[in-house]
Amino acid sequence: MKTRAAIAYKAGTPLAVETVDLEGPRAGEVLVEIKATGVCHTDAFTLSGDDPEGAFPAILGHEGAGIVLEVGAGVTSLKPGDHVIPLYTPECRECDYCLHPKTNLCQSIRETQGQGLMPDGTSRFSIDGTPILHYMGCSTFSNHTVLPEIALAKVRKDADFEKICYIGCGVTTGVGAVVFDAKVEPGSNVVVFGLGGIGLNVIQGARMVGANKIIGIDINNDREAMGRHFGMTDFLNPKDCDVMEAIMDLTNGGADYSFECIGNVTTMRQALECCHKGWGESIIIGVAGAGQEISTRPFQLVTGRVWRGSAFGGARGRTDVPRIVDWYMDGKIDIDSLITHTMPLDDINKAFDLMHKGESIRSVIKY
Ligand code: NAD
Ligand code: DAO
Ligand code: ZN
Ligand code: ZN
Repeated sequence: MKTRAAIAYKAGTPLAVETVDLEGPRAGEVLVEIKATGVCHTDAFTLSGDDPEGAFPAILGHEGAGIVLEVGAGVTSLKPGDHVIPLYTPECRECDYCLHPKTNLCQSIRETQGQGLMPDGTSRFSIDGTPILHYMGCSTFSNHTVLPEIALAKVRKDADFEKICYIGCGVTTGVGAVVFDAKVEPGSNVVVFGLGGIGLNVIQGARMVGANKIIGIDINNDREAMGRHFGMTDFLNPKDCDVMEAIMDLTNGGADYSFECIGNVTTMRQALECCHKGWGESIIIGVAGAGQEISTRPFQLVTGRVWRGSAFGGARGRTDVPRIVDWYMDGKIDIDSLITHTMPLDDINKAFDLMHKGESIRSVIKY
């Protein structure tokens, strides 16, 4: 079939919206009509050329929601008409990782997904016979896309695509890091570095589980109002104060949990070292540029602080994403306020401009 998609031909250039050829689903695969997709910082990271796994030409986008149109041979868990959210972290429920209780990093299709290919090593997208690569197994910047069955979460039909697409990455990454990975306890003092599309979701996750102080840090003062709306109790701008000193004062000795949601190795160190001696845990969510390294004095760990990371919020997509859609529909989390801009696919480059200028939290493309 033919469909419309935004193509990333090479790093550092705007996306080109064109008609592409899409082959139908093979065995174990599903054809999905994408109804809406968010534009995430990670799409911009790959487009910039800083992503060591980034390959071109490709159809980016990994934060979508849509409807199943057709299923390939052997697909049993989905049928045409089902509403779905694509998963860049799949859940096969069979591999060693899926069967291990401590990780959500299903590895069953990791190698081909990282190469921009379907599990059989080929692409379903092409233009004039030249293959175009998939991206993070999702390629939601295409109106139609093909995914493996194990990379689709089936969700309820009464939720708006243009809101729940954000659960495909940002919401789950932030809220999940609090709930599934850190397992923040009620009454905890939480510090969040970076109040963008991920950090604000960490804040609302912390509020949902009953955190005590929720301290937000950002160099952009415009983020304070949004942070407070989501439950932030204190705001610190590193340009105006010594954040480490201020955190120690506000928390009586350090954070129970800190979350780095920027991707900056200097703030990663601060996030660890602002944790309480003896028990504070720091969770890295931000993705640093290729080749960057983190450092601290090992005595920080010897004296009880814990340094760890979180991918896709520790969520097992097919199991947890439908639950997060329920949390949204039940009013436990707010997505609507975070979607600051919506636009058609033809305007997708504007979404990247708004992100780079710090003017949007989330832009959503409506097909
Ligand atoms: P964003 O650009 O929306 O937000 C980043 C925020 O950090 C902005 O508000 C910015 O003003 C602030 N900031 C920048 N430098 C700062 C500094 N030195 N001190 C304080 N604040 C600073 O980005 P996002 O979409 O929220 O993504 C955040 C990070 O999370 C990115 O690195 C992204 O790639 C990563 N990410 C990780 C996962 C995962 O599963 N681990 C998933 C999605 C995104
Ligand atoms: O299993 O090695 C692996 C890959 C896991 C991918 C997790 C991605 C998390 C960070 C990337 C940002 C996603 C938007
Ligand atoms: Zn698996
Ligand atoms: Zn993302």
